[in-house]
Amino acid sequence: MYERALRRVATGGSSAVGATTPGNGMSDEFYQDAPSLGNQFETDVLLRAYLEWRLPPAIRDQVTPELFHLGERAVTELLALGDAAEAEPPRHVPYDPWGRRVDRIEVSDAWRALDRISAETGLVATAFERRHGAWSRVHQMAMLYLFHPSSATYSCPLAMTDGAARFLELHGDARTREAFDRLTSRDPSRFWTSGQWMTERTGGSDVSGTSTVARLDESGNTYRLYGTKWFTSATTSQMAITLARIEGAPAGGRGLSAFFVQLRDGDGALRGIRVNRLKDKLGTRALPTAELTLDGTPALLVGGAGDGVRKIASLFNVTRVYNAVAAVSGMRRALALAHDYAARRQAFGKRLADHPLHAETLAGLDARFHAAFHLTFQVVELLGREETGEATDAELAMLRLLTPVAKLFTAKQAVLVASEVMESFGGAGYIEDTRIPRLLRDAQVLPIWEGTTNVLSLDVWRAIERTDALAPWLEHVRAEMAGVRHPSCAIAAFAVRSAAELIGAYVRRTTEPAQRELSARRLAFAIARTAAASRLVAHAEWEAARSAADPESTAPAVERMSRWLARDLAAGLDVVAP
Ligand code: MFK
Repeated sequence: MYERALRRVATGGSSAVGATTPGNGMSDEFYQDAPSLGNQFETDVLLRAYLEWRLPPAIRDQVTPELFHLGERAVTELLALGDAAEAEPPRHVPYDPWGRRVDRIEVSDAWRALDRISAETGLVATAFERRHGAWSRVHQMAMLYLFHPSSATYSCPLAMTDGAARFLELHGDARTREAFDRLTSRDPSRFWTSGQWMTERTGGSDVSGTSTVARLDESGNTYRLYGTKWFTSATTSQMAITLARIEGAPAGGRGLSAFFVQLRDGDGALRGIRVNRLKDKLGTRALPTAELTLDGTPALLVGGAGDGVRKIASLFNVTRVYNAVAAVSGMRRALALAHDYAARRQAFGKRLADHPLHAETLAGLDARFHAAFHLTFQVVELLGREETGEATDAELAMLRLLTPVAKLFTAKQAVLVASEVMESFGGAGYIEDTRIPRLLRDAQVLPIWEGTTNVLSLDVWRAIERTDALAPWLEHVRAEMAGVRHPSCAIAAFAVRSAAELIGAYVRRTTEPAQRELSARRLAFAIARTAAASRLVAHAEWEAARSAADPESTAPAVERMSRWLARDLAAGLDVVAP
């Protein structure tokens, strides 16, 4: 399958999505050209402008060739592998031919190739090698952004691998050192991926109800886990980080502890783990997601007993950033296809792109994508600063606030954009072998896993209440907007600053817990929109300064900013209305 997929690439069919059969020469027959994708780095005006804006020139020069190369692979080799993995979903083999329980999960060659390429490319390692200091996260997430949309969501195992590595970096010890080295290795033969087993039958969001029990075994060093994990993604991973309640520990989240599990023994047999079945999901079909029973699974307690939710937050705060990057890169891919198609497709006597209403619709989606991108990469920058110890207290508080904000906002935007892009293809968008439906199916998981929109909205209040995270962010927006000088951005800067002040006033006057809960979602979206707007304006200002010699060239950034502010920022502030 993998070989066949690569041969398709070699014969030039790969980057055309759902390529059509060539015409048969009869002049009265019409065949629609498929949309096609160019190098995903070279053609991404926003990514390249962002890197030029933010990265120190020496770092930008170092990472650009690598990103260019990955941008090419994204529409050739990786795209073919992603398609091949999707066409051959994982299979659960519970028994061997002689009746022994084996619980093998078989995945395609393509899925395995994506694992190898991920290691070799350093998709996780780059973040931990920290060759570019705090900018290493931007470098890594730019790579992930190019990789994700072609990868059949191999980004999911990578997200959990990265989160687990961060968790072990913070809480691990000598016993987990080898695991950390493997998670961050570039050597495919050593590279491990990790699962993140948090969800049980009692509920994915309410982790405090976890009923898996941990009992210390006779050795006194190792625990044994007993329970059921209801969603375990990337179950072919070599290890997992999970939560369990040590026997006798109190109920609730505080009584949970975090554990390291190595899934298989030296012979490849699962260690006290039964695979009950694979989930039959709407999307992410190449990704194995299983229900597991843990029956005496050996596990190491990591980070000491208790407060497991707070400790494992270091893992899921990383996977939430991955989620946001996956969301914006999915939007970018969908829009690249929609734009290309609009330039080919003729209707009512001209190209779709030449119909003002169609062009206007795509421009509105572009603006949403740009806003989501800027918010996401602001969080990526903050994460990089946290991990290298360079973040100030104010930046740490902003990271705490903007991580759930970026995750919840971009996930919803990704679904909206995928749905609109599907519609922009008309009936063809609804047909499986155009591959357009996958865009929507794979986007729809983004608001669900890693914390639903409402759960994360409540987390925003938690961040405001427990870490006083709003004040530093408000100060940041004030300072960012105060630096805006270009006349075409000044009114926008005033609007963004006003929006931030309105949010600040709203939070101060909303003291009733019930009112806080009721408004949580609208508040989270208001913060998301204002944070994104602040970055859009700052970016437009930079574009304006860069092209001072040619005022015309600032127009797209300024126009996009104005369009988005007028529609989305204003509409998103209903929460602050008296
Ligand atoms: C391509 C992208 C791929 C992405 C990978 C996808 C793989 C899929 C894998 C999964 O989906 S795994 C399942 C994901 N599940 C969740 O994300 C759980 C969603 N639920 C929540 O996030 C709840 O808010 C939470 C479970 C955290 C509530 O827990 P509790 O124990 O009821 O709440 P509590 O008592 O407020 O928090 C406990 C401690 O954790 C507190 O510490 P302190 O007492 O010291 O203050 C909190 O402050 C802390 N905490 C909670 N959330 C935090 C956090 N600390 C930092 N950051 C956070 N986000």
